[in-house]
Amino acid sequence: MSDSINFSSLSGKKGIVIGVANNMSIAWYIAEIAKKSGAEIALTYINDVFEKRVRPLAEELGTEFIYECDVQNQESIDKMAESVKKDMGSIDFIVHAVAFSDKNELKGRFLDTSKENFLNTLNISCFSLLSVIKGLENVLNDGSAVLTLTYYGAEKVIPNYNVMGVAKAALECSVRYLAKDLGAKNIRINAISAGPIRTLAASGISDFKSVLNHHLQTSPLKRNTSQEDVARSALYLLSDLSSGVTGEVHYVDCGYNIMGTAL
Ligand code: 0WD
Repeated sequence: MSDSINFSSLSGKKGIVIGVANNMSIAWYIAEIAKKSGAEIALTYINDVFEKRVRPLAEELGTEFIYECDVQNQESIDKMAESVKKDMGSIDFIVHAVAFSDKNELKGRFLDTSKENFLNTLNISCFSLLSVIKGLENVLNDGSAVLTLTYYGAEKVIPNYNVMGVAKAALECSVRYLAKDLGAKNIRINAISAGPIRTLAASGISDFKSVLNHHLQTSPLKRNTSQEDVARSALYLLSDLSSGVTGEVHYVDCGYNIMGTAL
């Protein structure tokens, strides 16, 4: 993370970042930059296996707020929300950086997606956004911001992205409907559509290397998107700098999405 930039846009704010799997996670970079910008951060982990990886990161961040949260399970979310209320009182932002699908179905034909994985993918990657907001609704301050992560595969066919593309399309649409609901409480919600980045989740997508290579060659900036690129834009969407912005899908993809053809 660049030390030459002095951010302070989240000064005095508190937030929870869901989706740190390791130190390559987009969520981790967002947590780091949010902390640098003055925020107090809580992290979550899915289960004991992930706790071993996330706890040292929480220590690095200097936060004692670390909670178990499996977004498939409303009870687990509610328990996490109770702890947040007890320890932090209230919060000003939520980062939802969670997605999952059976990697055996992130290759081959979309047509061959099983019903079980279709529902599971939509549940973890999309419905969880609603579950998390519902769980934390009562601890969100007036003026809060919610951010989720999506991908261009929601709009256009990216080979092998398959059911995850359908889940991201549902997620993007959910952001718009949620913006309408949450606007009544002066809470904003937006999504960042990030370019492809090598992370644990991405490693499950077949031939992801080709996607990265194509992005590198096609994007106007002639490079791949980094976690830090995403984190910087997240800062804007989580802070009062974006006070009039809600229901948007904001591209952080080095401009890839504007191109009509690869040269
Ligand atoms: O190219 C990429 N890496 C892009 C990622 C491009 C555009 C968007 N995204 C999205 C992903 O779809 C996801 O929504 O960004 C978000 C964060 O993904 P990431 O940083 O790329 O991947 P990773 O570091 O693996 O974090 C995703 C995490 C999980 O990791 P694994 O690898 O175990 O799936 O989501 C979390 C978990 O930490 N997660 C859950 N958290 C709570 N409950 C659950 C769950 N049930 N399932 C997965």
